[in-house]
Amino acid sequence: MAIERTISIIKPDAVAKNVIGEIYSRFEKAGLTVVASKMKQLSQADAEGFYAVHKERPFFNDLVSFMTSGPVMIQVLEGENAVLKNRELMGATNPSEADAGTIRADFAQSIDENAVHGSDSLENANIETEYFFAKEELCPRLR
Ligand code: RTP
Ligand code: MG
Repeated sequence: MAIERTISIIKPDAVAKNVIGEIYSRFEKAGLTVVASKMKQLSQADAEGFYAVHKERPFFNDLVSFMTSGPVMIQVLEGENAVLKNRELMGATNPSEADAGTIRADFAQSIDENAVHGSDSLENANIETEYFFAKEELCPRLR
């Protein structure tokens, strides 16, 4: 299986719940390694740019407003099959449909405030990584 990198964001609701460590622990137990991380208060422009693909969707303004409501924790995860593995750990977008034991089942309250973001493809993982991190901020360890 290929070694991949993906972007994970712990959203403002989960940061406010003080479960950053619990979520990191799930990444580590699944064999994903944190190779970059930063806490950031997203500006309106940061959030609008990040979710530009959704700008015509009815939930766009609420999404931007939620993502700027408090700090987020952004990390690059590296490991075998990292994009899909992270999506599996996250669970379904709507926490009421998320499998038991997933991050969203355990920490999210609604489809709007759903604890985490994860890149949905390797291509988007690369775009999102460049959006938030300079090359020098990545510290790969699996070599
Ligand atoms: P994310 O991008 O945050 O990892 O979530 P996702 O891939 O599971 O879901 P996506 O379709 O990319 O949607 C991005 C975020 O928009 C909110 N959303 N609300 N009310 C709605 O129907 C609706 N659909 C999506 C969610 O907060 C979702 O995480
Ligand atoms: Mg998405």
